[in-house]
Amino acid sequence: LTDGVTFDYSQYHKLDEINAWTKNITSVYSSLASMFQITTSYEGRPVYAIKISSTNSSASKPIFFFDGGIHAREWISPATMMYMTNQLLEQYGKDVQVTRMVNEFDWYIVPVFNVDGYDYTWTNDRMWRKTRTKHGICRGVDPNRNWDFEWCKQGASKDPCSDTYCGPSPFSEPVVKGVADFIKGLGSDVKAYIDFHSYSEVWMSPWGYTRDLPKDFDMQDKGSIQAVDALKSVYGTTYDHGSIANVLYTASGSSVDWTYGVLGIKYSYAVELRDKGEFGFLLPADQIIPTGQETFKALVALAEFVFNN
Ligand code: ING
Ligand code: ZN
Repeated sequence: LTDGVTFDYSQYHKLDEINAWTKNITSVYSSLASMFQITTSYEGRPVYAIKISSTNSSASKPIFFFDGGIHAREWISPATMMYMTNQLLEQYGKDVQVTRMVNEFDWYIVPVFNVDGYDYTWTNDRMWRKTRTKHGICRGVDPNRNWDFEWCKQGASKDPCSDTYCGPSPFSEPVVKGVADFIKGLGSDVKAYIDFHSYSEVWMSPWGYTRDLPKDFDMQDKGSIQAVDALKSVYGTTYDHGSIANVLYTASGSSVDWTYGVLGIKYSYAVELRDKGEFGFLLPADQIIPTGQETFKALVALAEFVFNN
């Protein structure tokens, strides 16, 4: 089941299986891929990243970073991270576009960001969103409201029982601090960042904390348009695009606002995967592969856009 070649991408998998898949696929493709633990969660679980790099030369390449599963119940997100990782590895040397994008960038992928929350959705509460840290009588901080940029302003809550609780302080959550430090440590080579959520079918760029548009909005949105046009070409799925606060709602202290606002990663995106609400977080497993296929097409188009801009 956890063999890198025969892994069942058409089903949802619990954390143990995803971690086993991570080990396996990076050993099957050991000349291209490696894995490392980037941090440890509140409950002591490792958070892993996969690096895909086609050369061992020390010359630095631009980096493309994406993560899934920052919110526990959004199961299509980790499933899509695994599908796309497999495509990058399996299609390398076969598909011209994939070969080019793997040669052009070093890729970093975090399949499951919020490991404690994800595990909890398999064992206790399918609709859990946050981390699992303790705050009085309630548990969990929203890991997408805990980043140290415009922290806990509009669209975030100071109530520990709220699903959008920003936490007692910025970067209070070990997983958020760990991933943030890791991205920061990669330095100025990071050219693109995507944080994958569900659901709504929108491809978004900063800001989340204000409806004002950042100075790079035109180029950022051009990237979104490339992505959603490519995505639509596969199954006709129509994504909206624009700035987070304008297209969805105001939300402060998010990962993309931090990667753009603090690190200056111009092509920072947040994506809401399938569907538009028919099944919502409970997206049937038979939509995993189609979601993977169309989202991968979008990723290929966006990588090309970022590389050329
Ligand atoms: N949506 C995101 C959320 O954290 C978002 C939307 C993305 C807000 C990026 C801010 C920045 O609320 C879901 N479904 O979690
Ligand atoms: Zn989410």
